[in-house]
Amino acid sequence: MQIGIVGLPFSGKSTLFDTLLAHKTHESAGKYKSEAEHGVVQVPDERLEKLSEVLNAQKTVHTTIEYIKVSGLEKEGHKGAGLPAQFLSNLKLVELILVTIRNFENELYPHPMGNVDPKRDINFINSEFLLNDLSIVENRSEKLEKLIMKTQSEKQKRELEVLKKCQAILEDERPIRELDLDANEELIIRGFQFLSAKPVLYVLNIEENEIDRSEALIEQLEPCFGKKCSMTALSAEIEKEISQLEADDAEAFLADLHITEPATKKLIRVSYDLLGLISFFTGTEKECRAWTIRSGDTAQKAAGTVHTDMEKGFIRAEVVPNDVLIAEGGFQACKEKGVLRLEGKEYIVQDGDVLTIRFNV
Ligand SMILES: Nc1nc2c(ncn2[C@@H]2O[C@H](COP(=O)(O)OP(=O)(O)OP(=O)(O)O)[C@@H](O)[C@H]2O)c(=O)[nH]1
Ligand SMILES: [Mg+2]
Repeated sequence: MQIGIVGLPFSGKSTLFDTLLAHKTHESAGKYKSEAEHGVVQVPDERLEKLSEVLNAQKTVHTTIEYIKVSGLEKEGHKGAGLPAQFLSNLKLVELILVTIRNFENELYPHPMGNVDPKRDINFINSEFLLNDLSIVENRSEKLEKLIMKTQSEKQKRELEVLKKCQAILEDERPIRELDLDANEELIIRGFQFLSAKPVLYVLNIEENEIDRSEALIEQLEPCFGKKCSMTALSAEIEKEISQLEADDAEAFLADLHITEPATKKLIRVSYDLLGLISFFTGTEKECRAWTIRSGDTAQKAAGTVHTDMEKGFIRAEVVPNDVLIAEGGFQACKEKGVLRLEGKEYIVQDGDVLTIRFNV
């Protein structure tokens, strides 16, 4: 999964990126335009590690997240012209946009708009996304209207219909993500990769001495962000220092500052929640592995994340919650106790399930 990191100049993008990537596994292989930095981190999961221990697995494979930091938002705004092409192409495949919002003073690096005002920044960035999408919608609609006159194509007419819906909501200064599009309509506009259609996680970058006020600060800003958006507060500078410490020192430091969870973990947890993602596991002596799916996905769909053959040839899955498997000490003990269930393709996978998938090729 790819997650983009954007924000105004001096809002803490690089500080946050360095924090999140402090323990990166590797540079990602994708081709990125300049002005983007990227890297891959493992999604920490203690359940997976315990499972691997119990099953005596030779290998443990976490799921990963690729973070892409993209500059290009400027205080002047891009209004009619749309956002820079590199900005858009770097964000094309991200499932979530992290937006750093500055809530700290720093005389050496003054806020580009002169003063700290998170509400203004949220609204400004939002409107940059809206205007950008609107110009794409208008351009495409204009072309489509001409085409339809010649072709009378039903497919093009349907596309125009969805674009008109998008245009109406954008002109109402609301993001596309607030439209209730059906799966078919979603598919029609997916190729445009509209920024205002993507979920946004605002990262309020606060002073160290405001950590205890995080919730109150977020509450004040809540009216600024709507559907499929949320906010979390952290102090990027402190988090960057913590991310460079040994585990024991980091823990003491976190406790001292009343930080319940380091940013690296917290942001992943909040992102999963916002996107409705859960994890399931597969486990053998050879390899224990975590997989990411959407909450509500069936066992057959989940099988497809492991291998397309498994989805196509799905017969059934043996299912046990990871904590039960860990408590019992292995699959054999679970079988003997009768806690290993057989589930069909319609079974809705639960967060933390361990699946052994039976399939035909
Ligand atoms: N006081 C304070 N300073 C911070 C915090 N986070 C970042 N800074 C400082 O603010 C300055 C800008 O942060 P960066 O992370 O470089 O911001 P950026 O968004 O990457 O900036 P550009 O890439 O130049 O657009 C740096 O000097 C940081 O040390 C914070 O939480 N508190
Ligand atoms: Mg930077």
